[in-house]
Amino acid sequence: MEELRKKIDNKSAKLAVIGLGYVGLPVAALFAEAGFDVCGIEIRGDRVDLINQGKSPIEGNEPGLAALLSKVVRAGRLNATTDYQVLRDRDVILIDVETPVDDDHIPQYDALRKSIDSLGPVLRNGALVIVESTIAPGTMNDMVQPLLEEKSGKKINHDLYLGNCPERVMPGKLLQNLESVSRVVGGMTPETAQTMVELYHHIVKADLDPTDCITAELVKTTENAYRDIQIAFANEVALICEAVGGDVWKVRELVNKSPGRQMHLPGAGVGGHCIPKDPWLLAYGVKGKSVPLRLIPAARAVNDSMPDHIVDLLQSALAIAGLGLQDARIAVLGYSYLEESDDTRNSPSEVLVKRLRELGASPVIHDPFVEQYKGELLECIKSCDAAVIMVAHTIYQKLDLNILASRLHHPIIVDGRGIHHTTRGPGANYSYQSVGVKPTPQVTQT
Ligand code: SAJ
Repeated sequence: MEELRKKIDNKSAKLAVIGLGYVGLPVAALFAEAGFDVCGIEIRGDRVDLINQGKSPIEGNEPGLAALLSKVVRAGRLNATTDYQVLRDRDVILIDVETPVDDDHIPQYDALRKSIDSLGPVLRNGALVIVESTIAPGTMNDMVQPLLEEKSGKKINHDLYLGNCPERVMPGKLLQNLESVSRVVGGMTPETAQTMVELYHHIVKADLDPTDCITAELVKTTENAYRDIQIAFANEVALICEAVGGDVWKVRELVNKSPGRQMHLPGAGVGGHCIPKDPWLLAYGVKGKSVPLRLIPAARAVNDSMPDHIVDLLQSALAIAGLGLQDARIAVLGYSYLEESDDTRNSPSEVLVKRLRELGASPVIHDPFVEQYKGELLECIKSCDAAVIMVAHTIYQKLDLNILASRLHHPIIVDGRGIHHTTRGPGANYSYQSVGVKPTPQVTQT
């Protein structure tokens, strides 16, 4: 370990990153920029070619990433390949592969297992392996360590070192978060954790908190389960407000004036690659143990029900005008899972669109960031009967609802993100329904 620490300190350590996705690629680029020789292992050959041309395969607006990638590839400090043989001379290997959960909320570690299966036989003596992917508590001890020892024939903390350092990136701020957000650094031994801290100090300007692997696994999954439960609470309060005549946006504003309250934003649902998945990874950590998990599954159920609730609000708004969803053309504003993003993974809009179709309606989808749904908004929606706002994209926040309503056959707008809950004026010529606000019996001109 002493020799490795010296090589990390003087940056002569040779690094590798397995999985050049939205986490692995910026991590590889930052270590290369810091002065390390980095090679990236990527299963998709087309991405390998793009990266070796200095071009970023990551969609969406990622400030600084394309320029950084071009710079470090041109400098010869980062190259990509599909061939694991190049890892024979690597001192530190980061693993950044996907760790999804299936429909039964069971973690799918195929990519992680395959990367360890391929890495083991070529791992050099004294190498440090760091799993950055999000994994269920206990995975390092119960799966990663035994599999890596078996495949490499080496022994942890003897001729092989192992740690878990979860990432805290967010699409749109990949480089910024990697450099400025603190990280939990879990090592199989305190010495390994300290060596990892010295490594990450080369790219992370924020706190690096050394600990053990189980703590690192727990912190990462807990921080996202925390967010999911907070959002679910906001959504449940929204349903209460609709039923009793409140305005959840006003309630939230006043609740958050109470010290120590941070009520999150209710809305049309919770999407993305982290929040819907990580609570299930946390829950999986206690599978088979007698821990009565009630809050985590309940929060997931509340958040997963919100797209259907938005459909219910739409059906009620149409019914007031004597209309129904059958054969109705419904403008769906926003298809990505998050404002100002092109990422559609686990998008609530996907659930809403499926339900609308099941009810006989024809959704007309618009999203300024998602390739297949781009277009001039008012042009796209002009043949629609009503509109549903599903994502708080800036373009929708700036929208004049009177103009939007004038393009619809029936001036009916359901706002799944409440972005216009304060802008509807008395002279409005449309029916407006925000999630979390009691439906007012508005009569609409049809
Ligand atoms: N959402 C709500 N109400 C809220 C906040 C979010 O309905 O109050 C919805 C969003 O519309 C979206 C989903 O939840 O559909 C997730 O939104 P997010 O803001 O949590 O964005 P993510 O999924 O990119 O979360 C990531 C997470 N980062 C990592 O896992 C490394 C999360 O831990 C961060 O808190 C979040 O980025 C962030 O805001 O940085």
